[in-house]
Amino acid sequence: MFTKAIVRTPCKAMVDGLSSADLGKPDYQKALLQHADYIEALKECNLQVTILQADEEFPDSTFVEDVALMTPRCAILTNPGAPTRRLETRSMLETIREFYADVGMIEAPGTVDAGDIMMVGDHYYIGLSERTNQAGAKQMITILENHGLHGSMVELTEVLHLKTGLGYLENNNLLACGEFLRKAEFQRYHLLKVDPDEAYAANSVWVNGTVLTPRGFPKTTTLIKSAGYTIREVDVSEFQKLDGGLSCLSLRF
Ligand code: CIR
Repeated sequence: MFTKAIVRTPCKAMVDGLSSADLGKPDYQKALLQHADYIEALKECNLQVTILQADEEFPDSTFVEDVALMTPRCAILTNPGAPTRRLETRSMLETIREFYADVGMIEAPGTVDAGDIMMVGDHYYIGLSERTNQAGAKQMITILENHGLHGSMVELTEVLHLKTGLGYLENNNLLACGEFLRKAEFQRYHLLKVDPDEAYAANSVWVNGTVLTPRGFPKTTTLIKSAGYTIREVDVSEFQKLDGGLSCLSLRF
């Protein structure tokens, strides 16, 4: 179970955030409303939410998931793969120190975006992507092993981050689409196969028994409900325009 979450209010500069989505620029006012509803959804799942102030210096800073990995035993500050995001870690370090005595760090030449990391119990799958390199993943695994946890690397080619196409819903249920459906390491799970038309909804998030799903993906909602979960839909269309999903908008721990 999670008890806490950290989010960061989107900044006005988010309209200039990194994107490959070709869905146009986000509408800032709409993004603020959607973000507020996202916070509401986390609270409905019984999380105590720390809301960090918007940081105009970093357009993508609302995607807090990428800058830290929170485990039950330690937190690890990443070294984000995109140069424009690298210094987002500076202020996040202060915040996570309020919650964790033990904070590890990923250091150059290693890079890691924690959107590439999926937790399954004590195991952490780490996607090797344009943002997360092998040196970063190795450092991450060493830090995890020093805390009695473990990790393994997963090659990925089709998506930005590992969790762009995968969402672990606990109880052995793994929401997956595209390249992940074929990977040997995921065949041990009960795969909930997301239709390619709804690939964006593979980034749904389990929070204390409820699954947060993006609004507008009815086939995936039905699929998740059929596996026995309660759903809470959140409209995150303005964040989708920046390649961001539901998981990217918070650190849950
Ligand atoms: C980026 O490209 O870094 C942001 N525009 C989106 C980050 C999304 N984060 C995630 O998937 N974990």
